[in-house]
Amino acid sequence: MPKSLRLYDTASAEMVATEPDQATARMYVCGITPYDATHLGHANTYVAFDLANRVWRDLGLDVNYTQNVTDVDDPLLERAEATGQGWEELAESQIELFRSDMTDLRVIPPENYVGAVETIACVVEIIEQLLPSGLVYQVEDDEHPDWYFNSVNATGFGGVSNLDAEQMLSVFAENGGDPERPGKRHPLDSLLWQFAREGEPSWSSPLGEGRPGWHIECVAISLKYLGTHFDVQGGGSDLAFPHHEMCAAQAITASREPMAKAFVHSGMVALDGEKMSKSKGNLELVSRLRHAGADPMAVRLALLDNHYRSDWEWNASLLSRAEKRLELWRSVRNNGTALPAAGLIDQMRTALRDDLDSPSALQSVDAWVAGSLAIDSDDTGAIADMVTAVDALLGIKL
Ligand code: 5CA
Ligand code: ZN
Repeated sequence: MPKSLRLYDTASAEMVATEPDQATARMYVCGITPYDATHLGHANTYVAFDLANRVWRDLGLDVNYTQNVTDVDDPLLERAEATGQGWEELAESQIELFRSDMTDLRVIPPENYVGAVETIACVVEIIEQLLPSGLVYQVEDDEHPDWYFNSVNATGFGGVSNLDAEQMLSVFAENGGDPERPGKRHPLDSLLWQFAREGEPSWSSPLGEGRPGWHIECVAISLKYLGTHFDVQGGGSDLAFPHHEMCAAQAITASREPMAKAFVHSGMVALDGEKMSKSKGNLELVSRLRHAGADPMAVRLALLDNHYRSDWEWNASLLSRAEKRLELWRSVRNNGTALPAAGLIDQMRTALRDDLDSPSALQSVDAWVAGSLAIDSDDTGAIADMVTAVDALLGIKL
C-alpha cells in the first residue's frame, strides 16, 4: 500500500506524492462567492478535497485546511443590487446555507474559514510588499486609478496552467478577467485594488479608498494561515487560469517563495449539457435535493462515484443508483454476516491514496458487501470495522 497521498499536479502535469513537513499537511481550497445556494458542482469540489483531508488524517497527519469565502466581489454586489438586499445580508445568508449543506454532506470543516472583508488590512500589506518589484502600477484614470499587477513579467508566470498566451487570452475574460480595461500595460495584467465606485462598499487604505481584487484575496489568506510552499492549492479546474496562475505569480513576488507544492483541480459538473453555474442558472442544489427528501449520504455517494478529476453531467438517475447502493451497504449492518474487513480497508486506502480514486474504493465496498451478504458467519467485528472505515475514509455514515 502506498505510504503517502499521491495527487495529480496541474503545474507539473504529473502525479506527485504529497510529503507534508512536520506532520502537518497544509491545504488551501478556494471557497465560494456567496451570492447563491450551493450547487452540486461546488459540492463535488469540496467533497473531492474532503477526501484528501481524510486520507491525510488516516495517515496520522494533522491537516491545516484553510478556505476563503469571497464575501465582497462583483457578482455578489450585482445580485444584492438586483434583489434589493444588502450585500452583507446576502453573503451571510448564503454562507450559512453553504455551511449547513457541507455539514449535511459530512465535509469536515476547514480549520480556518476566512472572509475577504476581514482580511483587507492584510491584503493592503501584501500589495505594499509587491511594490518594490516594479510590477505594480496604477492605470491612468483620473477617477479610478486602480492598482494592477503586471502578471506576465512575474517569475514563473504560466507555470500553473501551462497555457500559451493565446489560450490565456481566450479564457481570461470568461473567468473573471478584464483584458479590455484601458490603461493596462498588458491585457493579462490582474487587478489588485479597485478604487471605490459609486454605491459600492469600500475601505480606506494608503492605496486609496477601495476594495481588493480577487486573486490577492487568496494570496493574503493563504500566506497568513499556511505560509509559503504549502502542500496543496485546490479548486475546480475553472480556477487553474486565471485565478491560480495569478495567485501563484503574486505570491512568489510577495514572498520570494513558491506558493504551493501542488496545484490540484477537480473536474466540472454539468447540467443540461453545460457547466453548472450560478451565472447561467442551470443548477441542481444540495438544499433542493435535501428538501425533496434525498438522503445527503446518497448525494455524497453519487458524487464519489465519479473520479474527482473527470468532467461529468448530473442527472436524477445518478441519485437513485446511489440510493440503492447505500441501502445495500446498510443492509450488511443489519444482516449480521460479513467477510473479514482488513482486505477491504487496504483496498480503500490504496485506491484513495492513488489520486483519490473513489470510484474504485466504492467498487471494493460493493464487492465486500455482496460477499458478506452471501456468506453465513457472525463476524460483527468486521462489520464495525467496515462501518468505521467507510465513515473515516469516504465520509459515508451507514
Ligand atoms: N470565490 C471563488 C474562488 S476564490 C469562486 O470561484 N467561487 S465560486 O462560488 O464560483 O466557486 C466555488 C468553487 O466551486 C470553486 O473551487 C469552483 O472551481 C468550484 N465550482 C464552481 N462551479 C463548478 C462546477 N460546475 N463543477 C465543479 N466545481 C465547480
Ligand atoms: Zn481563490
